[in-house]
Amino acid sequence: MILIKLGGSIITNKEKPLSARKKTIDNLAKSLKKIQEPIVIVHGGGSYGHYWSVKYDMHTKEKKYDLRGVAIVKNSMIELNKIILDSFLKNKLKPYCLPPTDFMAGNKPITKKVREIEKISKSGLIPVTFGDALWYGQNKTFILSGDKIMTHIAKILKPKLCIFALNEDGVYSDLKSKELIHELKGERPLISENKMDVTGGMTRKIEEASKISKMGMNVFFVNGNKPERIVKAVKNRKFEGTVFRGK
Ligand code: IP8
Repeated sequence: MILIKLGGSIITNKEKPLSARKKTIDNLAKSLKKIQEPIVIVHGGGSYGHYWSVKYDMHTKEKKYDLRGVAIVKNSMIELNKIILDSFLKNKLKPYCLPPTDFMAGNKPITKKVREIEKISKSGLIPVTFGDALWYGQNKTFILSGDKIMTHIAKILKPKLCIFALNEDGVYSDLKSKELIHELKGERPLISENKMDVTGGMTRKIEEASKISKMGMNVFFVNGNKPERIVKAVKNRKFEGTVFRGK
């Protein structure tokens, strides 16, 4: 099984609230069609979930947030999710919509439900889940990042490969020269923060990718604008991006 995260910055235009990059999503779907093994998709919030989370000051910490904010964030994620499901269907994939409430209890994954995700993907359906605002208990909620979902699923299902499709070529050693780091083996590169992103943007991705690679799986960061690179990564061809080598 291959676990793929479609980052919010690739599927939406982060500069413009509530704008999905439909052409890019279609191109990603066309490339995913070329993958001959079970896949599971997680997507981020981009200018949908993050736009509203910032407006209502909602974060990953469990707290009593404005309930209207919770409702609006959730609603916006459903809207973005629907755009992705529609694109997948149009491109002859068989998506299976799976909101994170299906396999999360508070901030913990429900192992039995996560195992079911693998069975669904092996049937030929493509489970599609996403970062979201979630109920925690005692009137508290929190923002669950799609990057965290990647780690939860990877830990239980041990996919053959984890891929993060980004709006960049991978991790850069220098942001100015955009010099790409081809391989990381546990070390943490320094990166700048993005205030638009309540779940931590690139820092969070690198943190989760490091955790997953420490569990023994390879994690690839690839440019989602060049989706054939995802196919190449899966087919073990010449890889363009950053690899977090599993130990
Ligand atoms: O973009 C967070 O998911 P991410 C989604 O994967 C929301 O961090 C609701 C902000």
